[in-house]
Amino acid sequence: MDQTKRPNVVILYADDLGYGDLGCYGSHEVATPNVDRLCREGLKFTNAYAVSAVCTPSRYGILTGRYPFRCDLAHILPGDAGCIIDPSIDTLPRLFGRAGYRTAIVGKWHLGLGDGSGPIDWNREIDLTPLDLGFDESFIFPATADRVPCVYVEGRSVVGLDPEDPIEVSYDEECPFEDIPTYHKNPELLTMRSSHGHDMSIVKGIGRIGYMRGGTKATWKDEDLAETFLSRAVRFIEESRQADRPFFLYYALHQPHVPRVPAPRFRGATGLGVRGDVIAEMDWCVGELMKELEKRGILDDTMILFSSDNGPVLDDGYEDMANELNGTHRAAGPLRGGKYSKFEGGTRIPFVVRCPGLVRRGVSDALVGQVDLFASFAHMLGAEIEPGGALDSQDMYAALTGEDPVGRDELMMEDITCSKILRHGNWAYLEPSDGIPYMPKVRIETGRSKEPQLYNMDYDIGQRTNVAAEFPDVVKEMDERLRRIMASERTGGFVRR
Ligand code: NG6
Ligand code: CA
Repeated sequence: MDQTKRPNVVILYADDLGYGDLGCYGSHEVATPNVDRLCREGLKFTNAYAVSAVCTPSRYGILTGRYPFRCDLAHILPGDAGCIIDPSIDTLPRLFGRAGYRTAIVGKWHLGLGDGSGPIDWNREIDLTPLDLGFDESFIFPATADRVPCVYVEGRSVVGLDPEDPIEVSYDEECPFEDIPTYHKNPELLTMRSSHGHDMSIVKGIGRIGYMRGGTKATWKDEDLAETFLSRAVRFIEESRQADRPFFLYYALHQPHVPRVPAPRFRGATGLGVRGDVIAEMDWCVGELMKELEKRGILDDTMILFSSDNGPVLDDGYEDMANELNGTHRAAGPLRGGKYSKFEGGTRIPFVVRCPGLVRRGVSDALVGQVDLFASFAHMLGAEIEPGGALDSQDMYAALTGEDPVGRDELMMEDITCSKILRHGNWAYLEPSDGIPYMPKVRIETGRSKEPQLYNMDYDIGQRTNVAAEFPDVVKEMDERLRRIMASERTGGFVRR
């Protein structure tokens, strides 16, 4: 690609995909030829992080360039939550918009909808959506596939809603709707049993979180999610080409988050059961998108970035055999812990960038965070960040292109309880925190301990030996560094309710 031209940008953002889940990151059990191709022709990062071990805060970080501690509402959200991004702050799509790009989100949102002043009325136009945060086009599902309402939202409206069959949603513990099928009342309707939680509404044979009534025609088919989102992504690219505009696409893939329902032709694609099969499906989506770009002659004029919002989990609440069929597959690769965790498996994620001519090929050990994409793209686009915007984003453009092998000096992450982790040099520091060391239902080590933990990442990537007692000065310094970040200017955090 011509260095003076500004590339189109596609962020492919998987959901709960671990550091070891891709062929190019060492998996032998799941073939991921398309992401592997991105990797072969681009730059693979080994020290890249999401800012959180769960979804909502990570997505907040990537789209705002802020650490999630700046927003009191940045926790896993229910499907009827208000939007947690203050519409007055600068966002990644706004940055691209200012640089003349067409922008779109396709896929999983999970940052809340509506201004939060009252419950969302799903039967009317929703007043605060990605359209109000800088996206020109938006085709999403509101939260996760396991949370109601199980419908697509395009722009401000539910897709395919029949006004005669309005949607009502409740996250009360008790079901307020007598006439809907629920998990305990109607087990005969289930096609997949839950292992924990996911026992409220039954939608299309699957127990979900939250209760939903109505909207029958608008309800998605789980096995169609992948193709539906893909076709929207492709349509957006087509339209951008017709308009002769550069584009920014944030394509938030829903795989391999639960419930895992691949399109029928991907069933059995791997020996790992549906968790592996939906990763194969996800990889196919990546390949189809690349084909589309290739067909239009713009593959090499497009920067493609592939990553995940947090680490992996096998049993996340459904009896889908993910544990039983896992065999020797290591979803977090050599890392300890997984989704939710303070260990590396929670936040260190696959991160691949391809853009021939701009981005070198190979492997980079540079320390980078997804939170840095904001300032790095500002650099690439020659665009200004609005005052007070992207507070925690550092310009890592030189690291993204492979020119700088070092990256950040320090980077903060958090686990599901918002307990903090700091990477600095060869060290990973886990601040002391209360809570259980192991989450038995999801079978994940949390990394929570009342003692400070310090691991030397050069020698101990699996975080087996806590050397905090041997290096008290390092522990003190790491802790002070965390406090300094936490005390840094705290503006624009959106505090509501
Ligand atoms: C948990 C859900 C889990 C998943 C997670 C959010 C239960 C028992 N577990 O509460 O299935 O939805 O929230 O995942 O309900 S995330 O990737 O969106 O953060
Ligand atoms: Ca996730």
